Amino acid sequence: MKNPPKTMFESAFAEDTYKGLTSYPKFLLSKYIYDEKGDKLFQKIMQMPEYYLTACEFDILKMNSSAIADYFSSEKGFDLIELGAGDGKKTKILLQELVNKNLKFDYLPVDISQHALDELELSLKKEIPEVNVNVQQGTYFETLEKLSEYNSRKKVILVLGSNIGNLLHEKAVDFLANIGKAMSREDMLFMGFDQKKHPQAILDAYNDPAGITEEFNKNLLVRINNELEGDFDPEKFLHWESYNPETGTARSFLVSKIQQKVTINKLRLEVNFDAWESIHTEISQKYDDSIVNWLASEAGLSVEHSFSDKDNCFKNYIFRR
Ligand code: AVI
Repeated sequence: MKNPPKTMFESAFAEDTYKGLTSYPKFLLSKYIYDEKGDKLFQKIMQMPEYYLTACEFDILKMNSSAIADYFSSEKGFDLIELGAGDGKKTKILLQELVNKNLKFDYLPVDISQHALDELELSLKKEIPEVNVNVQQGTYFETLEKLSEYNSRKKVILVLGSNIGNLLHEKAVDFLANIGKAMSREDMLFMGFDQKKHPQAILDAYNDPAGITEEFNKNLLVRINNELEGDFDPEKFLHWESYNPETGTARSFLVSKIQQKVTINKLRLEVNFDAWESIHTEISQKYDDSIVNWLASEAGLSVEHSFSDKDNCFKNYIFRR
């Protein structure tokens, strides 16, 4: 079927999978890695010694928490809105500093998963009970829009990790511009960007010897099997990572080790793979100041300041509208 009717698909996952596996070259979207198992595998990745991003950002927040808190502070108080809070481990460093400085603020973590928000709220009650937590279940932009309609005080929007790196530049500009739309002049955006570095360090971070990243990448195939009645054999695919130091783009692939045919019942689709044919699954963009400045200006924002670790491995930037 060249252009199957939209009604044929039971979900966006089904439709995007059909599109990706009938395209040439084949691709799948990395956002679908994150089901319950994918979330757990990503937590494991963040604890791996090779995945330097977490430790570098942790150091930045620890070393600069006082200066960062001074940027956030506002006489009338402020709302600290975090997009994609996860387990909040890194955020807690900042929250503790804001409490130590006696600043007036509310913490509003935004996530699509109510379960993740409940866990975060519970752990904060135990660890930093002074923080006023107001969880927001929903998508990032709907929640930001809602919050900017009702609230008049300063907003500090927090996006930790280098989640923006999973977007192509065009989409990254849209992401920043959509955040910008919800910002007034006094608001600020504090966001993490993984930096260009020795190419081998990047390849090691995305291809660990324990095979956790491989399992994470192959979770796409497992999800297709579970949710769309596919018969992928993940063993017949190789996890492959590449890094282009010119563009700063790390790319993940699954490569078919043999010629094979895969059937996906719910898509009424048979997918043929030649030996060594690839499926592109994820990009993890690495940045430098000029790329970040360019993205910001395309999105109508400007960089006010940046904080980095001692090796310039990772940077957190403060943006204004
Ligand atoms: C979530 N995101 C920033 C991670 C990254 O570094 O691109 C996802 C990931 N993929 C492989 N390892 C980690």
